[in-house]
Amino acid sequence: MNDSPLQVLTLPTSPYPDQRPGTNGLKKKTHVFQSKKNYLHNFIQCIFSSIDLRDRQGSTMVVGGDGRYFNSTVIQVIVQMAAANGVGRVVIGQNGIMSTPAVSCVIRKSKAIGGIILTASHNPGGPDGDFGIKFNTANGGPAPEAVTNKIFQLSRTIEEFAICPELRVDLGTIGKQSFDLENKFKPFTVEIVDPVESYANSLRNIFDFAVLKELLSGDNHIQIRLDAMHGVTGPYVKKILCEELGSPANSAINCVPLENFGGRHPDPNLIYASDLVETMKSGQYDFGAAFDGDGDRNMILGKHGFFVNPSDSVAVLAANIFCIPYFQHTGVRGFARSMPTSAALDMVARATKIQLYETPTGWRFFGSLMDAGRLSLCGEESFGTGSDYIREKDGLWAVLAWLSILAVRRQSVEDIMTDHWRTYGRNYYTRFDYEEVDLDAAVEMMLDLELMISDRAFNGQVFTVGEKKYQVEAADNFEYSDPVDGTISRNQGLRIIFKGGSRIVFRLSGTDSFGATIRLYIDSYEKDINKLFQDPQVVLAELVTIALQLSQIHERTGRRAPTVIT
Ligand code: VG1
Ligand code: CO
Repeated sequence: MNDSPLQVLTLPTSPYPDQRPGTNGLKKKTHVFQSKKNYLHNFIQCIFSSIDLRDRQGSTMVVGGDGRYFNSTVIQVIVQMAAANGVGRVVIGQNGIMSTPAVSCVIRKSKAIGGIILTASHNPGGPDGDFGIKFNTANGGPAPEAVTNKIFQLSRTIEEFAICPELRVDLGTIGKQSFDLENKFKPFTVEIVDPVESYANSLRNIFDFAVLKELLSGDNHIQIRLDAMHGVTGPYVKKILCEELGSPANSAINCVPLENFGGRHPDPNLIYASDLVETMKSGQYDFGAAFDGDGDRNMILGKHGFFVNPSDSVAVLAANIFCIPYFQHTGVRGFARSMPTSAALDMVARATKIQLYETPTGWRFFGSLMDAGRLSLCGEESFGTGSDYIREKDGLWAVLAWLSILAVRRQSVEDIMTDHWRTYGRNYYTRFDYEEVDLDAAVEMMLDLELMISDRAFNGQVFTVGEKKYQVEAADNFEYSDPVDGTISRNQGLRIIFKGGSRIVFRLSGTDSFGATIRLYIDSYEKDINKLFQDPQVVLAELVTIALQLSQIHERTGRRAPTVIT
């Protein structure tokens, strides 16, 4: 306890026009948060101001980050401002580290009013990299649009913020710290917690750890390789997979969180996690996975680098859902996927007569369905998979879910996947990303495309590439009405659906920190058993040609190829 009460100050500031949270939080170049006067303070104040004062007084908030450059500095500021804004208790991961799924878990367990996660997810970190601030609400999930809109509105008119500038927390020591504040009756407390413990406890109740231990370290054990990419997942992998489930030390790499992720993109895809892909090709390992900076994404690989498309991954989990003890207890309430995710999950939903929801991109839309008890398992094509035990996608959960299936079925990843295609057919899938293109060019392209597809004559139009013909069956700008509260979300991506179910989707990313990112998603369904084992790029080549012709992406952006192909 400090000797004299700490000062609470209200300081003047002026607004910024560009603090609109995107698909998941506010992401900017690090230097924007670091050097623009009060840029950080403004946004944090708007988060607190978005919470009703009565709810905020004496409440608990959770704070964690993925350990990227600037993480600890920002946590000190958040704590100083939380104290000044009436929050009673802040729970923080030791050294400021806590994965996005763990924050979601701790918010729920500690009955917090919400949480702040410092991460730009899979984007690079460092002084020249990206920084980001996500705000999650009391259900543990990303703030819904109504809240982020409110934060944005507040940020455009903010005039002052409250802060206790002398307050300093020791982020390194686990335990409670109390601070007396000027004009406050109750002390303000900070609790530094082990970032893994509470989350690991949840996982112990979801999975059968004895079975997993046998799989990873029993007589007949398999070999796994997990790449934490120097993001936040390292300590979780070490503790849960290595220490507890007995996987040998060489099964976990890049497990020390680094401020700049070793200078790379902490993005679990075939390009940025190419080291893992190469290692897996050697055939030494049966199962491989990589995670993003904040631990909510996962990429699953089988022996020899067999790639499991994320849209397929969630479908396999759905088809084998009772290999996971949690679902044996809770039953299955519903499945959901984001609109650009392939319809592989729909096939399982249809076969099992379980309700399927198609939502806009971003985890926040799943939260409302989960809160209403309508959703158990969901996924996105962007390497996100998760369930209703928390309100975030969860990389490690996905790995344990896959391992639970391997333990029951005792087949290889590739065999499980190919069996799945034989049963349900295969949704060939690819995504092209054009990163950091000119914003105006991207917006104009989307407007022109929308105009084109809304023309009455577009429906029914036939595109011929080589021998193949594709006839437009429907085209629209995806719009979602939340079945729980009726909230309508418009402008969620342009869809062109062809007869037979092939699809082209165009969308602008809502997570870029600079310029614009155009995403082009393409998929096509194949149920002919003789055509299940082709290269997606070959199968989808004609649809790609049509998409490029229609949009003129290359001409408009000056690019000759996408930045990343998944
Ligand atoms: C991307 C993905 C989306 C994901 C979001 C947040 O959004 O496409 O599926 O939910 O990132 O992921 P966008 O708007 O750039 O397409 V994370 O790992 O930042 O929480
Ligand atoms: Co992430």
